[in-house]
Formats: sequence, structure tokens, C-alpha cells
Amino acid sequence: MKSKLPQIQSGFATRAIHYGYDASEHQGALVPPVYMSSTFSFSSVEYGGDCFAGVANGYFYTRIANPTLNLLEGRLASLEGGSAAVVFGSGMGAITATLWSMLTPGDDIIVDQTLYGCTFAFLSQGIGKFGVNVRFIDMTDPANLAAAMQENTRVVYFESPSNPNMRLVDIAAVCEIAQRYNAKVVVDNTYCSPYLQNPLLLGADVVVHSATKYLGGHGDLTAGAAIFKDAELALHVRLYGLKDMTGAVMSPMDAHLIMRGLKTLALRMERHCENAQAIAELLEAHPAVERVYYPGLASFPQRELAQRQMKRMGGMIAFELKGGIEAGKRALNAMQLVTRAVSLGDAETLAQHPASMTHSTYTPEQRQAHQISDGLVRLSAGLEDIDDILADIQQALDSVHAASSDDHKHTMQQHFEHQQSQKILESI
Ligand code: 3LM
Repeated sequence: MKSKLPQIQSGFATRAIHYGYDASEHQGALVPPVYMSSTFSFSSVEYGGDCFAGVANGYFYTRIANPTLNLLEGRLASLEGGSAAVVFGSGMGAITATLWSMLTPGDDIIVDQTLYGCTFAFLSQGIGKFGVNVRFIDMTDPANLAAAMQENTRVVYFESPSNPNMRLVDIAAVCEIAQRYNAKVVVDNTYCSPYLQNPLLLGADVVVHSATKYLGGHGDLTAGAAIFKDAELALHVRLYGLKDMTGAVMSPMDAHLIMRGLKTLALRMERHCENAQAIAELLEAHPAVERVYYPGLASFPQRELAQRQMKRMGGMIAFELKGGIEAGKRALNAMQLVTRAVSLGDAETLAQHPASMTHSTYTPEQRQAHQISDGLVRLSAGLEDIDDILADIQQALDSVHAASSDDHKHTMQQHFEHQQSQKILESI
């Protein structure tokens, strides 16, 4: 990947804007041209054959490689500290293609017990059908992993923070254990984006992203990426996972939009973090709220780990209201600026109910066993003016609190009236 910039010395924002692109090779175009072409012509039949054989390094079909996709891949690899990347048509495309490529029948994979709903569905119902043994453990304690590792464990997989309940996994400690068994570590870094956390630099082998989220950042595309420490594994995933197994190819136009999003990733992440911190503090102080899960709060149980492996505390929050699921639903329905929607990492502040939405792929029993409470509400802090977000959340929580106080008063009144009538009855 050629560029006139000194790549290694460049800071994050500089690489997010410039990496791998030299305008002088493209008529001076400031913004990289988008190669909206599914196929590429060959100067001769021999050259075409060489491209297919991998002898010549030319493009031939966008599902296998495309200059716009390659530019984005180089940029993402640079931002995560990897040596190569492969982009996909969705985060699930990246996750499934990567794991299909790394596992064969008889292999064992150990995964954390809390995962995004569709990743959980793939691991609990999908890949197991093909002879891969999947085991779920609580990876927040690395000792559980050390106890579970086996000779045939090929992959260790987790999210940190986990979607939706904000549990953290000690990335360096887990990688150290996996390495002893020659197992590869795959980390879903969607919640952090490469701006806040770089698992490859902590010892992981692969990072996957739903680029639909912070990387794109504007809620207008669906995309994914896998970034690799080892370029050979990247090539294997490209040829086996993307070309042969899934075909989950990214559109060049989406790659263009993601590169546009990357230009402001550093700025956006700073604002997401700032807004989330203020929201988490408001939630924690409100009498309607039972518990808030946000690494920026002193009450967060894994605060020291968060500070060790994350640059800032992120844009995602989970919380529970005192009235459980019913109060949570009432609060969500009362929100006016905060938008009721799944997904995350957009400019808009989004809130949703995991048990009935993103994590409805778990049965109620599985949710209970995997620590996803039915009353949990998830919020993705957006980029709006913080005062407006806080005012909306405050009024929504106030209305829940007022309703529950009214309910309480009503119950007390009924209780009192019942007692009075009992006394009257007894006195007759
Ligand atoms: C969501 N999440 O609202 P796509 N990894 C993580 C994710 O959060 C997601 C994916 C992978 C949500 C999507 S739910 C119907 C909407 C940590 C997606 C999958 O395939 O690009 O959606 O990424 O939590």
C-alpha cells in the first residue's frame, strides 16, 4: 500500500484520513475514486490466467478483490495495528467467514458467555452442526479459560465490552493463556472501535468489527471487517471464507462511505465518550434507576481493567430500572429525542431492550444463564448536544418515577383502606 506519508510515525487521525492513498496516482483527486466495477478486463488471456493463479497481482472480480476495498482494508489494518484486513458485507459476514476459515470438524472453540445475539446464534446453533465443539465460559475471569483449554482448542472468541451487559475480558491475560495452547484469539472490537482499544497490540490474532457501527458511524450502511496480525491467515480467510464459503462481499460504495466515516472517527469517539459519561452519571443519580453499567463510573466493578486496556470508556451504556422490565419499557416509550432502535455507534442516541430485540436469539433460560437480565436497557450515546440528551432522559425517567410513586401511593392507599375496613368489620 503506497503513500507519501511516513506511515509508522503518523498518529491515529492522520492515518484514518490518509493511509494508503496517493492523490498523485489518481489525477490529484483528493477523495479516492470509487471503483464501482464487479469485473476487471484482462490485457490478454494469459494475463487473466496469471491473475487467477495468483502469479500476477491484478484485479479480476470484486468478490475477491477491488481497489476501493483494498484501500479500506489497508487503512483498517493500520488503525488496528494489524498486517492485513479483509472487508465484508456485514459484521456477521466477517465473523462467520473468519470462524468458518479457522475451524474444521473436531476442533474446539471456547467463547465468552455473553455475545451479540446473532453471534450467539451462529455459535450455539450454527457451526456446531458441522462437527465443531463450542463451549461457553465466563471469560471475565481468565482462570476459567486456563481451566477450560484443551489440546484441540483452536480458537478463543469474545467481545470486550460485551454486548449488551458491558462485561470486560482481560485481553492480554486471555491471549497469554491461549498462546500456551497455540490457540488463536479472535476479539470482536465493535464496541470500542480501533480508536479506543487495539486487541492485536495486546496479543490477539484477529479483530472483527461490525463496520455498520462506529466505523461507518452514520447508520447508512451494513458492513464488516476482520483484521489480522498474520497476513497469511488474512489471505486464507479471503480465499476460503469470503470467496468460497460466504461471498459476504462489501460494496465499493459502502467502502467509500466507511472511509468518509473514518475521517471523523477520532473526533466522533471523543464526543461519544464524553456524552456517555454524562448520561451514565445522570442515570446513576436518578431515583428510578437500579443499576448502571458503564466503565467510566466509580461503581463499575472492572474499572481498573477498563483503564488498563481502553483509551477512554466508550459510548455504550446498559442500565436497569427499579421497576424492572415494565419500568424499562415505560422509560423507552417516553423518550422523545433518544430514538428507540437497535444498532449503535450512530450520530443519533439510540436505546433498545436487548431481551426482546438484539438478544432475543437467546431463550429466556439462556439469557438468565448468560447474565443478560430481562430488565436491561441498552443505550448508544450519540453526538447530539449533551443538554438535549440529558433533558430527554431526565423527563423519561421522571415520568417512570412519578408513575411508580403514584402506583406506590395507590397501593398504600388500598392497603390503608383495607386495614380500615378490617377494623370496622372487627368492631361490629
Ligand atoms: C446491535 N449489533 O444492535 P452486522 N458484533 C457486534 C454487534 O453489536 C453486531 C454484530 C457483530 C447490533 C445489530 S441487532 C438486529 C442490530 C458486537 C451487531 C453484527 O452484521 O453488521 O449487523 O454486525 O447490537
